[in-house]
Amino acid sequence: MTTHRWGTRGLAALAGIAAGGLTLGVGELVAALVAEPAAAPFLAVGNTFVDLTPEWLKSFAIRTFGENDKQVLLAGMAGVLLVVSAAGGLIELRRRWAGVAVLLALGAVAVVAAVGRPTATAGWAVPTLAGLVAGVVALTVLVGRLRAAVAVSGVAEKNGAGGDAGAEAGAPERNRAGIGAEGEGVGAAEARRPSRRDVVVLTAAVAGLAVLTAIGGRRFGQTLADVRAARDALRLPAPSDPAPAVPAGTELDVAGMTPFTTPNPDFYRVDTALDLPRVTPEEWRLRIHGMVGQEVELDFDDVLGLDLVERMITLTCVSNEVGGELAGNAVWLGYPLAGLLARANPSADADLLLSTSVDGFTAGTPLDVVTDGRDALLAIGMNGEPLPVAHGFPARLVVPGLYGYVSATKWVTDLELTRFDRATAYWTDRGWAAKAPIKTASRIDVPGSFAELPAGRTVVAGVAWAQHRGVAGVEVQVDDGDWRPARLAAEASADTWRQWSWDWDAEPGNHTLRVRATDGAGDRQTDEQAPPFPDGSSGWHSVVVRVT
Ligand SMILES: Nc1nc2c(c(=O)[nH]1)N[C@H]1C(S)=C(S)[C@@H](COP(=O)(O)O)O[C@H]1N2
Ligand SMILES: [Mo]
Repeated sequence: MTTHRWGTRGLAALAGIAAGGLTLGVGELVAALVAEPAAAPFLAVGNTFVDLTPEWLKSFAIRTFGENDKQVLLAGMAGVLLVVSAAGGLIELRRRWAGVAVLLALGAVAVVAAVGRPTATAGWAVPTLAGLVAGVVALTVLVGRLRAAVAVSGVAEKNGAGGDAGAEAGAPERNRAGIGAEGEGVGAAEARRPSRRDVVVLTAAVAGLAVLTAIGGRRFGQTLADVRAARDALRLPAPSDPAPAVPAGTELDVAGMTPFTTPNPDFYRVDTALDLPRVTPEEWRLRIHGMVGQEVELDFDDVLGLDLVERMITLTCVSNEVGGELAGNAVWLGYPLAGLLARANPSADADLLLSTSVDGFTAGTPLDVVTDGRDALLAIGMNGEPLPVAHGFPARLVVPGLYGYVSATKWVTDLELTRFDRATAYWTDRGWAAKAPIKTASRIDVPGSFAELPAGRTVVAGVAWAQHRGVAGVEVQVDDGDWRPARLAAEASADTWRQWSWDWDAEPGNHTLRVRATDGAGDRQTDEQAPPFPDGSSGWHSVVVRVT
């Protein structure tokens, strides 16, 4: 009895998990069939969760999990779904339709999430609804069979032990269904009724179907592999205006230093996309519209046919903490945005460029910044290759001097000329500053925090950035001593970071090393400590070292 009761509950929980899984799997498959992978219930809920995440939780996630925050969220969601759908199975065992109600409630959340996505139509409900049909059928059939199987064995036990089989299966159901009614022969009932083993097999079959549909959904339609293949096949044209040669001496020969050019695989990645947007060059279109004389639409071949320029530009994320790693420097191949916008003949009243990515992310860039002569680009190449998929393939924006969230839209497909008093963007809707020039920053890379060093001559080195203003000076302080000027590496351009180093005669003991930079306009980096929210962190970076 006792072992059976556990087995029955366990089976009901598994039936709930299998039915929940089938809901998601069928949802994936149907989403792929209708060519809207982001409409699948799991991703729709995940992406909505990302959008609704409050600032403190987002900062916590970035601080705690860094670039794994997406995996952590997906795993957390899977865990919650596992528990809730198992509970749904148990509830269904106790009361017919009650577990179905749990599944429908989960489905309702997914439907609301899906149709609420920025690029969704009402049709985005369809994958979840189809999944729910499959899931409800699976749950009622599995738990119904389980109940029948238990009732049969329950009757057999009841004959011997007299008892509470009804407690597991629900006596009313048993009576209504007439299973094991006293007048019925147990042998006859056993012949018609499923056994526990049948239920196990059926549950495994549903679970297998859930896995197959999910895999099918991920394989079907536009896969990441297709997009990567299209990227591999793409040959970028040579720039008509190549990046100026990086002057000798931009890169200091110091062990442990950040490389001057960040290799693509090491480049920090920040975006809201749980699933990488999949856009092939053939599908890609860029629409320029809004407050314009005439709308313009370009396809990828149009861009390849333009006179492209190549520029070295250091990107920085507003979420970067003092001393943090959310900055990277690359050579970008692209077309000047100002020239592109001019084709649409923007109205003189427009002061905001609202860029939108294929997944609905938006950034608002001050139009005067885009058109002031700096190298604001529609970029298609990064360090001599097509943009990596994670960095916006096939096209993105890059604007020197502004944090990424107000300028660097990846997978960009839409440029709207509008006004700050008419439109807001993704992060400004969440309280971040509408205008966000990059703050002057400097970082000590060598020695590392809490390093142990031998006394004597040692080198302190790092990078400093003040994009578009340039870095004019860096100073280092030991403990409460005087600020000493560091040696600056050659400057590649005002739009890139700059390496620096300083020779230190280290004396035994614990020491704090501090750094501060001065930008090209002569303004010194502030020591006022600010968190990333709402317009970027500030304060001097310091490391504590032990000299022996
Ligand atoms: N489509 C899209 N583009 C985006 C974002 C995003 O979430 N979605 N994040 C922006 C932010 S906050 C930053 S800092 C940069 C980062 O670019 P990277 O990932 O190539 O380093 O991309 C910007 N472009
Ligand atoms: Mo960012």
